[in-house]
Amino acid sequence: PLDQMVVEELRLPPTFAWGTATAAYQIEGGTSQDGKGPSIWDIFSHIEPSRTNGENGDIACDHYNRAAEDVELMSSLGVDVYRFSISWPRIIPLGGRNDPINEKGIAFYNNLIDQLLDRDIEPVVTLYHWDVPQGLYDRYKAFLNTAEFQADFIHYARLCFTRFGDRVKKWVTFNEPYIISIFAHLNGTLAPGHCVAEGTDTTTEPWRVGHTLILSHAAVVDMYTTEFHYSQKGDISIVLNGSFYEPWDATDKVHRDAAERRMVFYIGWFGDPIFLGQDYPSEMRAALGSRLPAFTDKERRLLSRTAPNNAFYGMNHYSTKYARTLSEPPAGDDWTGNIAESSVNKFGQEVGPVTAVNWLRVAPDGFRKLLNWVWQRYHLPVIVTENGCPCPGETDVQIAVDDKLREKYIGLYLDAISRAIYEDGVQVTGYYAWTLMDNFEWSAGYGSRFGIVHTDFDTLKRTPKNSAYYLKATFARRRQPAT
Ligand code: PNW
Repeated sequence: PLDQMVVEELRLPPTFAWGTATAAYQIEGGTSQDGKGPSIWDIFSHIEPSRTNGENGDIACDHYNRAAEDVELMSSLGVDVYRFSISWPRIIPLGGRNDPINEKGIAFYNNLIDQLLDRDIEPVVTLYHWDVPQGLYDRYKAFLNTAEFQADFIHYARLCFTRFGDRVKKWVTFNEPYIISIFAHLNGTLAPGHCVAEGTDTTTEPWRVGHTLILSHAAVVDMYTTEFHYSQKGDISIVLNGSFYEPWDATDKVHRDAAERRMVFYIGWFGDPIFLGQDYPSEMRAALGSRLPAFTDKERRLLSRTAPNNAFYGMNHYSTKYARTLSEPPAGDDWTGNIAESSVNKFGQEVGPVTAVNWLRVAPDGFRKLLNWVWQRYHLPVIVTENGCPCPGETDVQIAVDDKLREKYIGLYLDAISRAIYEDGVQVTGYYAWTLMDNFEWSAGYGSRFGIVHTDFDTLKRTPKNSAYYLKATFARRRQPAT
């Protein structure tokens, strides 16, 4: 139970940076303001509103018109870092390398960056957080055409480095390639919603999409390294998400192997080619065979050349699950290597106390183990680029501000980081709370609130929750000299 989970006095390095994170489509609104073009999320949420709780990001938090207020808010909370994403169709409305550029969109991000730097807040910029220009989807199905997508993404990234790179020193190419591949091109719960019911080829599409993401990431790292790093001296990498998996029955090797295999399929899929410059994990090749695309010699050289130029491991982490090997392969398409996952183990134990959503359990030990797993496999400094949870009853602002569960969750997860650093020797350099303020939570619409600040979606008023003040106080105290 939660009240038996105690947060120790937190110890974190003086250079450790805390921040908040958002994504363009989730907060900006202004979907067709000042010349912005549509993204796949504008179309997805409008053509079949039941897929997003009947809601969409047309207005969201109206951040596009309230950026100055939001920077002020972050400044008042004492954040070191703000991680946000650029809306590709806001700066290239049709998306492609020969399409016009929208200077008003560029001006918005220039102002945002300048305002952040004025308040001593470091901008960490994600180039792609799920809102590919609809123009590219219409032309060639976006990620499903590797060569076209790669060329357009390089062009878009070069524009961002050219216009913003004098002030932005941390870049993320893609947010969560796993989710883009599996949730958007297999389960169909995220845009563009490819799935069996839509008649798309789910036996190969997710792996082709993953392949495109890996090669487009590597090509942009290569371009940044050769064209920009010398003058701009920034860091670039990617953000991978992943739960930690505990075995469903830890006394049985088949389930211990299943838990390990699940993480390899989740993280190794992208991490091994990108950070190690290797082929896909052998476990994945064994399970998927030719469904998993092959890297050409030229692509292998690109991967091995760029692997060392990833400056950090961006980790989005929320929770832990149990994994077990099934006695018989599941009916239909098994792409996981014969694995099922759950929040309860063989002995009826829950993996942790539930939050406002069933999949998100409070399980800080799993987080600590995942930090160790990633450190051992990739030996890169880890930045926790997202972490947080929704609490029950947060629609009402009175209930929302008293977010004891989130405060406890954040405290325990920071404590796990502290132990990973000081007891396990893992290098962790930052923690970005997901999310700055309640926003458009994709398929859950506005029904799921992850903010450390409450958003009233009628008045758009922002009200910090206690967890925001907890973070502020925790890091302010940490910065004082030891007595
Ligand atoms: C992240 N899971 O995605 C996204 O980067 C955010 O945009 C989103 O708002 C946030 O999580 C909260 O949901 C995730 O299945 C998608 O464990 C799926 C999972 C975790 C995070």
